Amino acid sequence: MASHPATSRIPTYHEATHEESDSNALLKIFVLILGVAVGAMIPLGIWLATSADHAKHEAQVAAAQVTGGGSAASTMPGMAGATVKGGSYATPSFAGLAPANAEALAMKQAAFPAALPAAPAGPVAHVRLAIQHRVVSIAPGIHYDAWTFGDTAPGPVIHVRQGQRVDVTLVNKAPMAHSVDFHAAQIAPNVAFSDVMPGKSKTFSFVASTPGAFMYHCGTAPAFMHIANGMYGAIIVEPKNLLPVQKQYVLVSSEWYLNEPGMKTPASLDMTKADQMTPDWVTWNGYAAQYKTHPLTAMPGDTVRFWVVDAGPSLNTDFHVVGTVLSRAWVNGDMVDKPQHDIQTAMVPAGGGGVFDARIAKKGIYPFVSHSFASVNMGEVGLLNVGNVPGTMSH
Ligand SMILES: [Cu+2]
Repeated sequence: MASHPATSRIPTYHEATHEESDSNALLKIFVLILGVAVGAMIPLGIWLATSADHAKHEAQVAAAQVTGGGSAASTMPGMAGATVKGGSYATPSFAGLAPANAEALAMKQAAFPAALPAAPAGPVAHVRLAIQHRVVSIAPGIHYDAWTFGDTAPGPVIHVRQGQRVDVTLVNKAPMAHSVDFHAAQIAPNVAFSDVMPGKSKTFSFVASTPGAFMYHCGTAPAFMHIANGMYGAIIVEPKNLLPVQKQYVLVSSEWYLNEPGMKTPASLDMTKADQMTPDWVTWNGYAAQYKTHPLTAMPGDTVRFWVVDAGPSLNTDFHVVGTVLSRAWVNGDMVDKPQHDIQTAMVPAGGGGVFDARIAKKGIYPFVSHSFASVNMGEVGLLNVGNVPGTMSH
């Protein structure tokens, strides 16, 4: 594009005839020079803009090394071996690595309880979240040095009813500051979601006035790192007059970014992989394919309700149940408006939720996945066994 003004004028000049007057010829020489000048200035402008971008990027990298990435990597627990932001390389992918006895290990691993727990009775729900750093299993034989709410990643499922007051007590048993941010709350975050120092605790309350499937997570800076290390969970705010169903399950999607395989020693966060959104594992409720080994269950004719939260930190989830449609879908967890009906796949954004009913008439094994299939390869697949049928299904 840049050279068109110049090149389009050159043939015109060369085709000039001798009959042309001197002034015409001079004018054309002037136009030619102008065209060449413009043609030369455009690439020069692009070069200048690119140089400015490079300079800006280098300044950002330097700033990150001073204020965030660099210092964080060397001082924060659970960050051993993490790479420095900006221009560095992620460790190789450890996606799908499994020891020889992976199947036995998967059987031995107790599945994260996906069944929706009962909401407390009365006007107040008391929620106590203890924070600690501990090693968790995220796939058969794969260990991760996680930061957790209540010992697990995700943290415990919290189920309250719309209109209930939620009294939160946060107890920090970890060696660094943490906090909790409830997406279901409408509250001044600088006060309620502020940091709790090691060994300290705090309480705050909010009224769960908006129904839906919400994320909670640590909001301590950098929140990206705290979420990637396992500090997230689901809070279900059940609306009044919700149609009852036979089975209800809560699924939290999240990604894991490993700085080493996690087989011999626990892995920690590879921040470069997290920045590049190239996880090693993507999981339902923190452990790859756990509901393949320990399927969720229902009976023929049941309506199964999935409360889905995507904790990210960065990838969306494209929720899909193989072999059925989502007969009711409260997309984006909007339970104030009527649900959509009979859809195949519903997007649950990172940091968002969705509620989906599927009525399943026939016996069988129905996989539930993120239909963004790279996530299936990395572990985001489970099975719903309807009618206690034998066997399994891969997808
Ligand atoms: Cu935290």
